[in-house]
Amino acid sequence: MADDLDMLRADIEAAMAGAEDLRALDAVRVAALGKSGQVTALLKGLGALPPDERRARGAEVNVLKGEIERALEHRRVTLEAFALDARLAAERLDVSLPPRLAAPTSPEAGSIHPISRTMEELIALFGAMGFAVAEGPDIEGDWHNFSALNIPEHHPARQDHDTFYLTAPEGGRRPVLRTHTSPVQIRTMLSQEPPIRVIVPGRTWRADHDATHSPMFHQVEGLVIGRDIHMGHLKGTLVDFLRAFFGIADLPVRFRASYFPFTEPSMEVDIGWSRKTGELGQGGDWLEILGSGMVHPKVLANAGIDPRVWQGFAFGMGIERITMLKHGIPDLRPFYEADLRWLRHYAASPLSPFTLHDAS
Ligand code: 2NL
Repeated sequence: MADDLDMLRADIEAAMAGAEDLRALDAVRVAALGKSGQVTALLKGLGALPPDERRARGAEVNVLKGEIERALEHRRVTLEAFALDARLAAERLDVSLPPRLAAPTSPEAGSIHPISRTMEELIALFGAMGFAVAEGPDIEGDWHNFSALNIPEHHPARQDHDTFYLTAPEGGRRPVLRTHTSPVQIRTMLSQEPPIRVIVPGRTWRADHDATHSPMFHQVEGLVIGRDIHMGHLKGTLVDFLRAFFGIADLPVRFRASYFPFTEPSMEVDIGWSRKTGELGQGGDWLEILGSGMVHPKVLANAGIDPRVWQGFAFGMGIERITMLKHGIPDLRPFYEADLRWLRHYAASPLSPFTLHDAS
């Protein structure tokens, strides 16, 4: 090939090698093969040559053109690979790094509301004792909320000033905002064959509003049904639960005879504390903490379970109340006020998992 073409090819190849990105490479392509490029100029100049020279020269220029096109393509592929490598390096993420720790209750981190935290603890604690979690509707029928539970027609709990009723549908009975989570246990007994072992945490509603009562609050109830479940199971379960929940291994627990329409016999459960200091576990005073009893045979029958074959126990407690006692929270109202100062103080970090016996 003619020396001038060799020199031109060397120049263009050097320019290509020096092109460090796709834009620079395209400039090299235009300078060689573009409308006024050097190789294009040579092709245009062929017409001025005598015919025999033109053929030989034309073949050489076309070979050069082909070589340059292939070299451009090769360099383009290389530069694209470089560009991808550079991007991957720049956007590198180390997925094995631990998360950056924001302050536990800063706005960025979010935090677990004390009610949610207690619910999680209840689910974990009772879960470890073999209880499943059941849920049901907040808006209930009168039968599931009252009648099935052996609560008589004229019981004060059913009155308008104690319970929120919704407007009745045409020709129907008025729905009620559930006043306890018990209707969920009724639904569980109706839909599942015993043996049954469930807890039911959830929202409940009563027409009550003062410093110690909120119209919306939370409850957890438990239900155990088996062929030979007796009061010993009730006592063992609740003593173990209370000692684990409050993190006090020798917490005094007392069972005191009481009355509920849905249990027979019924017992209120008290824990030891000091009325003077508020400290749990010592001080010689008693604090009522939950209600319990053996499920009334009429309630079992109402829920489709034969009381001659099956028996069991149930219990219920207020989630706000046990949360206040456990964490020394003095007032009920801030639970529902979303005040960040209160939440920073009492809410839990999502990054510090609760334990089954967290005494803090
Ligand atoms: C309390 C008392 C209690 C129950 C709830 C219950 C549910 C069914 C059948 C029988 Cl379906 N009993 N629940 C039993 C005893 C006490 O709660 O003081 N709660 C805050």
